[in-house]
Amino acid sequence: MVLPRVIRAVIMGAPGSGKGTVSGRITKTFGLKHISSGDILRANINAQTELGLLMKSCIDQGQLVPDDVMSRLILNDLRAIDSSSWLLDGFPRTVSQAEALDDVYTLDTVINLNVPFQTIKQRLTSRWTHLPSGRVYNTDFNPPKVPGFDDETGEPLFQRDDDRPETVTRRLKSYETQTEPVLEYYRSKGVLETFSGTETNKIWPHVEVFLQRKLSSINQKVV
Ligand code: G5P
Ligand code: MG
Repeated sequence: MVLPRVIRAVIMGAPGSGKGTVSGRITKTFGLKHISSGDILRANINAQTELGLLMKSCIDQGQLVPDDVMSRLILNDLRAIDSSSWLLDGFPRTVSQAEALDDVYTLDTVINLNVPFQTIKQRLTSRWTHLPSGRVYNTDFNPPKVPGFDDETGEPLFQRDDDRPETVTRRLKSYETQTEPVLEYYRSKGVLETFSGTETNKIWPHVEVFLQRKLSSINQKVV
């Protein structure tokens, strides 16, 4: 029997639209590996690597990391998990990054979370992150069991430096100018699937049903 083939998926959406939260549910339900460009950059900052030190000011100011740096970093990580199904979160964020990814991989689907900017601004100021794992909490939506500490490891949670209100505004602007064209790029390729709403718990069931159908149709074609 031919084994079902690997799945290549991307999740997109403005900063704070719930990519990390929905990715957690997708990996738990469907077993795809989650690759978050932001988590990788923050891990580098935390470990004070050369790259992390170079990129920290860029990220703290709400600006994008240069395309060539980002594409090299992510494509390198993807090469290491070539035989696994994966879900990319936060990459690509420019058309140039999307083209670099396209040169190597054919995507099965691009999930786009469409959440109003006003909703996002409220969310980000109450976000807390477990830096080693990327697990996210929110004091209103999904608070940790013990305030300030990660549920699974008991380690302390941090507020991201780029979640200050003025930086969030800059990140949203950069999303409009640099990342929205990527949605058009994928729409024209016929792989974009948009889910709109203001609450992750209402968006998630639609994403789940969509992925169930998508994955089973891909596997049926292969087996
Ligand atoms: P990141 O790390 O990729 P962003 O800005 O794309 O950062 P972010 O902020 O991580 O995205 P998200 O993952 O979309 O947001 O959202 P999330 O963390 O799941 O949810 C946000 C908050 O809302 C959480 O507290 C969550 O609990 C809560 N929440 C979720 N759903 C609900 C709900 O229904 N209701 C409520 N009330 N709350 C909810 O990138 C960071 C930086 O790295 C660089 C850039 O500088 C970028 O700014 N970078 C790149 N640069 C260039 N190219 C790339 N490809 C880059 N990737 C990263
Ligand atoms: Mg995230």
